[in-house]
Amino acid sequence: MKVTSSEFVISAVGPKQYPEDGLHEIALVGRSNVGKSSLLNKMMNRKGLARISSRPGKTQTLNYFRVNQMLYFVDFPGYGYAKVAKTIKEQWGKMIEGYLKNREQLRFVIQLVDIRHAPSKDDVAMYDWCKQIGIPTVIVATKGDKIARGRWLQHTKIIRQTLNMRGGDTIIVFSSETGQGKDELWGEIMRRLRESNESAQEAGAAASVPAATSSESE
Ligand SMILES: Nc1nc2c(ncn2[C@@H]2O[C@H](COP(=O)(O)OP(=O)(O)OP(=O)(O)O)[C@@H](O)[C@H]2O)c(=O)[nH]1
Ligand SMILES: [Mg+2]
Repeated sequence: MKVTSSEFVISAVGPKQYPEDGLHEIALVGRSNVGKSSLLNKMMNRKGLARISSRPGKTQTLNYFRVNQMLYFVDFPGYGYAKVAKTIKEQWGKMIEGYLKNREQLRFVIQLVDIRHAPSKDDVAMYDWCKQIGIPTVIVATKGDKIARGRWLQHTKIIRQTLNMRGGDTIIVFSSETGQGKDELWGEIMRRLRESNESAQEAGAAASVPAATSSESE
């Protein structure tokens, strides 16, 4: 995918601030420091657009980035950072839950995990949550440059097993340092958006078929 335009749109603290133009949205979730903002910068070819935090837990809003007037990446606050006050954690939880459950424009979630470690309890909970709500997930194993390529398969296998990955969810090894996985992730994004457009069109077509003829196929 050739990114011809990308821009930061808003740091939203709640639904009233979410964009209203109806473009598809892809949410990026993962624990603090896993590399969400770095991945976004790499995907958009923009070094400093999504701020890279020196302090974990810094991104506490839903940060919207529009790409090619076609989709939004929504950078989520990182979870699992112990030093964040409990009240703030509860606020994030509510905002994230509300977004994942109710946001119609959300097409799927990109969940990042560090390739070097087995997913944490928080990672598993996040993944299970998306499966319960019925949101497809693309797992991205970040920081691929930190281990030898020959060990990727072994590590992604542990990630698959620990998350108990299901429902056609895929895993992609990524590195914001080398650009590894960037083309593959763009390919996966475009494929999923195409599929969701097609199924929306089919649903629209089915709805317009007269009841007498459509009942046969049920
Ligand atoms: N070697 C390497 N370092 C990375 C990679 N991705 C991110 N980092 C580093 O990891 C640190 C955290 O990256 P961020 O992109 O800020 O992580 P984040 O998930 O957005 O963190 P929060 O906003 O706090 O939730 C930074 O120092 C990055 O430079 C990667 O693929 N390879
Ligand atoms: Mg960030």
